[in-house]
Amino acid sequence: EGVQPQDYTLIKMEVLPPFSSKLKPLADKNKKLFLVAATLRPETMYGQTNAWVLPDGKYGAYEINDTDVFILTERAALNLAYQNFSKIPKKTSCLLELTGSDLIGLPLKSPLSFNEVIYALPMLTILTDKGTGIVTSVPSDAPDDYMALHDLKAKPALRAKFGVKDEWVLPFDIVPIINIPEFGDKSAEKVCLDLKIKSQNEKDKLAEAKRLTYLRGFTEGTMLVGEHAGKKVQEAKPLLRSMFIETGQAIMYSE
Ligand code: A2H
Repeated sequence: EGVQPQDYTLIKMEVLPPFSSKLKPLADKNKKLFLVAATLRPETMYGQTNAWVLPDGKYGAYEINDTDVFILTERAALNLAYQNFSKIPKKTSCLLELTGSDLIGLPLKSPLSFNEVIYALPMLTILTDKGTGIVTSVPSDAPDDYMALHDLKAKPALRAKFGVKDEWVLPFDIVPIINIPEFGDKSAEKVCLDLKIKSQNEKDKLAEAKRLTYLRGFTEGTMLVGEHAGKKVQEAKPLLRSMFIETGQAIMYSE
């Protein structure tokens, strides 16, 4: 980790009914429940296909104010409390402890996503000491997301191991949202194929894939969809970030 603070956009992915027995007590109290994902790419939210959680990871449901309950790691909840996002100033208010396995299969409604309902799915390489421990998946533009979704689609045994139903994964195709010259409109897939990456566990190759796509996407990418279609990614990014904050669909977070 660098010494510079990293600023993330935290995307509020609303948990939809029917609620699991574990989450039911929270949902009854007139509260809105969100899985909260940390992203550096708010302009890619059109292309979300699912959320990622770490099956063995520890998460909690934290009261942020009178209405909103955020599901994320304790570490993120404490950082948020110091950034004025907690019902109790500078302290966390945990209503319920959860594991990633408790979250797999939750139906979610996420801001701007063309897929109106997406599901929480397992990713094995999530770090619990970065962001919120929850990631939103954009397989068109994120090599990690592309490979993790590819693994789940290609391996029925992997789905079975984590209790993932076919209908949470198989209907979700890559949504083209950004064009990058020479990389096309599914840049993550192209780079993973070019580098012959076989699974989400090939960390070094995935780091190379991210390096190749990340800078080019920012400097040369053009939006293909949404209100800012035709604009450069670097123009659209701050506009969409501000829109999310102003409409209460996201908050800023630094660590
Ligand atoms: B990004 P950095 Cl489209 N563990 O969002 C693993 N990965 C995590 C994480 C965690 N705890 N928290 C956040 N991330 C991911 C979108 C995206 C992202 C696209 C393209 C590239 C990209 C959709 N997923 O990241 O180490 C999140 O995925 C490429 C680096 O702080 C977040 O942004 O630089 C990014 O990693 C933050 O990584």
